[in-house]
Amino acid sequence: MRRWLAVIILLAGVACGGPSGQGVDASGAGDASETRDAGSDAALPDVGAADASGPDAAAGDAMPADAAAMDAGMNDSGPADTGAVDSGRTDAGPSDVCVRSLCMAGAFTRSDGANPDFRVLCERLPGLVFDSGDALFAFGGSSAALEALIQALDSNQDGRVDAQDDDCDVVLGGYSWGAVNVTHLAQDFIDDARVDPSRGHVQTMFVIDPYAPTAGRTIEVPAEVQTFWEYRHSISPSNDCSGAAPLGPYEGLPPLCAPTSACQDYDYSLAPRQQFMGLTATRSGMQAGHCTVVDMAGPAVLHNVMTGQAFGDAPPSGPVGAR
Ligand SMILES: [Ca+2]
Repeated sequence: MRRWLAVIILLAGVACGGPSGQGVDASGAGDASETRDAGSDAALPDVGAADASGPDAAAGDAMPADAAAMDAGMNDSGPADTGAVDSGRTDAGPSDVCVRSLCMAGAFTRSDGANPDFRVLCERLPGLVFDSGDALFAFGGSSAALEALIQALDSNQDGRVDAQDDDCDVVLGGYSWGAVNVTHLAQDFIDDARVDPSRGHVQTMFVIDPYAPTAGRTIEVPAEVQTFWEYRHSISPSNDCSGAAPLGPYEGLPPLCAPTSACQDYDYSLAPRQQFMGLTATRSGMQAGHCTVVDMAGPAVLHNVMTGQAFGDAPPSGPVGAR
């Protein structure tokens, strides 16, 4: 116990190499530039705009055809939202299916490391459930996230999620420690007595570089998760943002899935020379690190969520272990 407390205290100061002195509930403007590759565009990206004016436009990288389609289906960031859900965005997907999405940030504060990049990604998800206006729930905020999710799904406000409510797809996403905890959030949601078994499942889960010092060597995906997408790296570059952190560098833990889940485990390190167009920059597989992987995975994650299909320019996927 004392050992983990010491690790947690140390992590608080150096998580992902990001600042630790900023407010927990930052506005989201954050210091997006500090985790980016030199020369990259720190402005909030639009996938289509990144293709035209991003740092790699001169290299002639082709815009993935499905990325353009994805952009057309995405939403503006919308107004600052103090409620649980901005209902104006719930019909923004490629179909008219009701969707409720929720994201959990990495440690420690929501301004640390690649969390600002993760916020940019999550702000594009349909039907996003906010935490007092922030697109990210803190990595340790599972209880608040569960309450917000249930509230967002309880459309008739009777305190239960059942057949009397709008039938919405649930999308859960997480990064780093938040990616580990979002698997726990999913299980808590499925097991919650207020959630009828007919609604106790998660249509889509995506995780980016799940890691926590307490997580062991794998993460377990609840059997009620229907489609699971993981994007990670397994070999860290020498300048990785978490290289100097306690127990660092942090690399994504592989998933264990039940036969009932359709799981993909994408690993950028398996394609070290392949180029991947992220939300703001293009990087090779060997440049994937614990912070850069968030921007790299952005277009693929958005495509997965919006279409339910695999992304054309995804990195190789390895075999997924059984839970
Ligand atoms: Ca209800």
